Amino acid sequence: MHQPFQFSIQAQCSQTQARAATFLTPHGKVETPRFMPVGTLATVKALTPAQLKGTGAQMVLANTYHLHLQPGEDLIARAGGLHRFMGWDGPMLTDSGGFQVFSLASLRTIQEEGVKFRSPRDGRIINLTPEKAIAIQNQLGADVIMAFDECPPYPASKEAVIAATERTYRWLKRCIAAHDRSEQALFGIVQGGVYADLRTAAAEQLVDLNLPGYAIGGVSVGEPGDLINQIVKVTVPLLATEKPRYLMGVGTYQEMVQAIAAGIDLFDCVIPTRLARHGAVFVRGERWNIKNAQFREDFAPLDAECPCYTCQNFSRAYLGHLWRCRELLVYTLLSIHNITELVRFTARIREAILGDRFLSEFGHYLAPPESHQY
Ligand code: PRF
Ligand code: ZN
Repeated sequence: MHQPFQFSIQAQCSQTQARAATFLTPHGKVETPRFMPVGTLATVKALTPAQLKGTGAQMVLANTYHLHLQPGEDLIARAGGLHRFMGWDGPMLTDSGGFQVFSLASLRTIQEEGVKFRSPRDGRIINLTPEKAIAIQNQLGADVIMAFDECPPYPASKEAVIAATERTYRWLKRCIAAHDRSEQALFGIVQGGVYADLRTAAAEQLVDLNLPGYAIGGVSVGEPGDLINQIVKVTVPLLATEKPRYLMGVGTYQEMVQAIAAGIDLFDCVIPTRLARHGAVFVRGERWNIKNAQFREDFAPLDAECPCYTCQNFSRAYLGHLWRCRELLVYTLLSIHNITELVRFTARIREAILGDRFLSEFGHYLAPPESHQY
């Protein structure tokens, strides 16, 4: 029997909740744990899909909020859907806009019906509702679509977080009612801010809805790092074991290892591509800047152990030269390296889990020296 979105666990760490699994989607498999690069506007900035594939990325994100504003979901549907439009034939996920509308839109008003805001592009008033967010994502056609949620800011009063969390649940039920495509999996999002009791209640409500996957939202919004870990640790055990679990907007080494130890499977973060645009690269757990004068005559690759196209073919000196000349290629080469580095980091964790060596190889990230934070 063909079963879309089958999630099968290959190995479970004997000392933590870390697991290695395979998530099947209509556009191929995702081997977890795995980092997912962000392609907000239907492009992972500076990379062709072939280059993206070469980084080892399996699933890529795009954004409902941005694509609705420009070029619009109708046009993308006429182009044959997001995969065809952007030339990526692998698994894709679209975020619902629930987070972006809160962080990016101006003049917004939140009501039970949805969120009203002014388009930063042309000033028109846009009404994003749970039904609309699902309809847009149905037209975009990603393999995984996200529920429309309300992500409260940090800090926020407990009353405000309660209201946002309860509304997120009511909105989720509207999303479920609006979604009728079996070829797209709708994931629910747990909110609840930094409040363990709210997270627990939200997670319990969510699992009862028997969705094909669950995400933890509302973290990495400015709260201290150890709070992310605490939230993840109280929330994950309540989410179904046999479904994929996605921690939204997290992508530092330490936060990912901590979350994987708690049982998270998927991550996304703009950090590898955003940092690349600032000349920053991850090298063996550290963050360097290619502008630095010390690399001017350094003919070694960024990381001699990195299999990426950039490290296999170019030196630090060359990359620094491109940067100083403002040559566009530098964005591509640095992004290839940074994405490869984060994807490979999670792929190495997966291998370690498969061999039950997760704690021995990555346990040092669980005790927090600051140097592991980038
Ligand atoms: N909700 C949605 N997308 C998100 C988040 C959220 O809370 C976050 C929070 N880190 C990132 N992306 N829908
Ligand atoms: Zn590299």
